[in-house]
Amino acid sequence: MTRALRVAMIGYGFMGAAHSQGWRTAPRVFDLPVPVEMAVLVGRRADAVAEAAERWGWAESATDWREVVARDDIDLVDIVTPGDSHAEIAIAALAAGKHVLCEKPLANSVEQAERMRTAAAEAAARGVRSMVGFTYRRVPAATFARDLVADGVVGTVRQVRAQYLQDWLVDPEAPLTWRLQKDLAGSGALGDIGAHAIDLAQFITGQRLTEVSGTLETLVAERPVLERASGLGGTAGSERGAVTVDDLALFTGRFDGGAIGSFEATRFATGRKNALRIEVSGDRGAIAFDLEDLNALQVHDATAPAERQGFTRVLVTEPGHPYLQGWWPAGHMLGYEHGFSHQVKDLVEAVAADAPLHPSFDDGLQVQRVLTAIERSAEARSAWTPVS
Ligand code: SOE
Repeated sequence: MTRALRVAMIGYGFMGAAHSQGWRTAPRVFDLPVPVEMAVLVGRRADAVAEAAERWGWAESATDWREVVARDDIDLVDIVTPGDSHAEIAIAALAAGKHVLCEKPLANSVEQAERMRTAAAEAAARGVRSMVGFTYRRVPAATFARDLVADGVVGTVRQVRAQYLQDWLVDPEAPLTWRLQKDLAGSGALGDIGAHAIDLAQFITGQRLTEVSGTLETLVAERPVLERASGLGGTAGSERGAVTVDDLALFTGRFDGGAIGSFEATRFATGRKNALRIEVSGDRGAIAFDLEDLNALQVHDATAPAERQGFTRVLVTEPGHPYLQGWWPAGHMLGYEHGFSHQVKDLVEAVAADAPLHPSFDDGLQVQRVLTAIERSAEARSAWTPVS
């Protein structure tokens, strides 16, 4: 492929802004094999999506995603809508021969994710590529952590502890947005941020969860309804609506490589804004990452002389670190947005080379199966034993 890769993005909320930054910036920072055209931004409200297209650098705006997905002058569809529309849009785009980038979680159910995985496999046979947007894999320190574990730096992985801590729902008057409605989001903290913790734990360790035990809890049952149904913006009215998803998820898991994991995903960790934390404990050392300090990776060498042991704070900003070669000199730091440029870089390079992509729809389906297993475990309440 030498001509430009023409992209259409469906959706224009928070992820729409973040993905637009990636599409706009990656071609300017990395030497991509083909140019990228930010061709069409698609949304339901013509005035709002036209304004967003202007702001974020999309050549056109449209309101009918089916029409855009069918266009011959579109090569790739980027889906950044809430999870309830991922399956329909991705399957249509893949059938139309478009490469697909779909935000996480892949879908709102295993059934939907399985249909997406099947469509992706059929499309791959036609050279059509697909990927799910677990972007945190592409924070340099996270990829570096994966490389260290793969190189044996921590030895045999014994334990993984992963948390995704936010606090944007601590206020009971925070409005009932789409992320709090099961029919739109599929689940609450579990699928929205727990999915990131699951994917990152599996990516860094190279192991997959095979068995889980979990608890889900909704702490605030009703919230003010936004006057506009979009759930994105709008003002809270006097009407209140039921929260139909979990506010927090606590779960443990066994990995196929023998490790044991403990996980937490919550929107009620007061004072924690976007703390995706993971620590991998091995018999030769450990690594620890915190998204709220995303340029650093804590590395511990348990084979060093005891007098000199301790976690070392590695600043992951050297040109030799993953993705850094396109950016600034050491110590000049990256941010939350850079992972979206790294996602575009890897996606464009793979599409141009007709090469497989990670995380694939298979990876997304596997995460969906973990989420469903946690929900089933929580429903069974099998882990709870009264203290006599
Ligand atoms: C939740 O607030 C959220 O926006 C998630 O939906 C994103 O996936 C995560 O990256 C940041 O937090």
